[in-house]
Amino acid sequence: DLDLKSQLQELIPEQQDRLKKLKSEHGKVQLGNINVDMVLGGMRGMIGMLWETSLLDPEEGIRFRGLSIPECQEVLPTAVKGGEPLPEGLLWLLLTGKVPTKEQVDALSKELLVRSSVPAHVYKAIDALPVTAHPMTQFTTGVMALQVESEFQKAYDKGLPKTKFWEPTYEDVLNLIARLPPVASYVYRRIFKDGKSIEADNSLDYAANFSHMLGFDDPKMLELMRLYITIHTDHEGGNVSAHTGHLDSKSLVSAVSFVIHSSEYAIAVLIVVEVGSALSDPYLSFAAALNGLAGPLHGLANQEVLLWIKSVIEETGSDVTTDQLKDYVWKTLKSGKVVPGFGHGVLRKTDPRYSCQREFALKHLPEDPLFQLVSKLYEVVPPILTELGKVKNPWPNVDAHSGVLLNHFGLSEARYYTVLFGVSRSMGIGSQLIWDRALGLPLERPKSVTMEWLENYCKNK
Ligand code: AMX
Repeated sequence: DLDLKSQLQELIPEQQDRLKKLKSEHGKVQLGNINVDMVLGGMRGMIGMLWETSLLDPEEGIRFRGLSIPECQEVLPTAVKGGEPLPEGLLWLLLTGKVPTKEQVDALSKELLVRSSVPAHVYKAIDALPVTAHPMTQFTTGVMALQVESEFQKAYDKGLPKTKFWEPTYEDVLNLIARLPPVASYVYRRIFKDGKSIEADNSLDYAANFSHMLGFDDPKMLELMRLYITIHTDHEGGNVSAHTGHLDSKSLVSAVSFVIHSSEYAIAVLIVVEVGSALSDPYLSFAAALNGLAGPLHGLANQEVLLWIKSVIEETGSDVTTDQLKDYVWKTLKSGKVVPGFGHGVLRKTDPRYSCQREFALKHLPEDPLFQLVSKLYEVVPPILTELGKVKNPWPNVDAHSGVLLNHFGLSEARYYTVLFGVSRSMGIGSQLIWDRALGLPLERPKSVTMEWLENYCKNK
């Protein structure tokens, strides 16, 4: 069957039963102990939520529905023989847990294309911002403006029963994913290309069309975009953007109001939801997630890495020696900054998302000087971070590599990079959101305590 929604229709009752059984048979099984360090340390290592689409192993890295990145590259349908996976295939995998056929992926590409038209007010909302506003601010504004079309919100207002919540969520998520490339490329062209937009090419797949609308048609860049969108989709549930999307989707929103004014026009997108009466729809949830992604310790690190690499070259010239590089790393650390692109909250080895980008570079751009610099950093940075003695993971993460690949094909504006990450992340967060609704997962509400509470508790232990 080529229809993704009907596949889900079949799967959902099975998974609902599975969850019911898990609850009734094992609800009281202990999963570990919480200590004070965990409470003070950002809940590291505390198992605290259900996230079906992917699972992260500290040593091995991410698995999407049980498949590692090399396995996905092996089994997911591609546009080019032996090439990179099509992100539509990964979306299918995340949603259903099954590897799709090429026909199913092609059908999904077409479905996304049909859903991709963006209402004019979205562009006006973006235009109301100064062109100098950060690309992530412009992008998130576009996502908030898309929200006025939420099917979930309409259905909820009409009194849709809980058991059917997942259906308008599915519609919203697929519409959102479909509309992000035109919105994101609009932001890029507005800021960096004098506002000259490029029409979509309906013969292309999702990632290739996105690259085309940005203004990059080199077949290797299309392959890079397919890989890029595939690997940034999902990284289990506890990272800032995924968790924010998940949390918000289940939270009761008191009032969200969003007003933009400019000299020519005032656009008011007012979403006022009565306290305690509504679940945030996928647009609201995803906009919240994007705001988390825009932080420098999370998604913004890809921007920071390229800017940092360029600052190395500015200071030392393009023939950087190993010693100069070491000095620059130490200088960064001594000025109180982090080395962007290295370290991770969960991972304890080189990120496989880094490794597959390295493979891509070795295959397509081995001579690129910035790639060679990134390779040198792979040798220089981990021993220095290890020497600091406090860094739990000295190895590179996904963001250490992506910038130099994009830069190679002409997408050199680092400030834009986190938007690409955001487009991709819609697939992971959106897929889990559909399952959140299908499984009827409850509102998240962990317990917090004060220092006084902890002190008293520990005294009495
Ligand atoms: N450079 C310098 N110091 C680092 C470091 C790095 N790359 N990585 C970790 N440290 C420091 C921490 O700042 C912390 O110092 P502190 O005790 O003085 O506050 C100490 O080492 C212990 O941190 P940790 O337990 O190893 O990491 P964490 O879970 O607290 O933080 C992360 C993880 C990613 C925020 C951190 O490694 C970092 O800041 N890296 C650089 C930014 C980056 O690349 N972020 C992208 C991550 C991937 C993503 O989300 N896209």
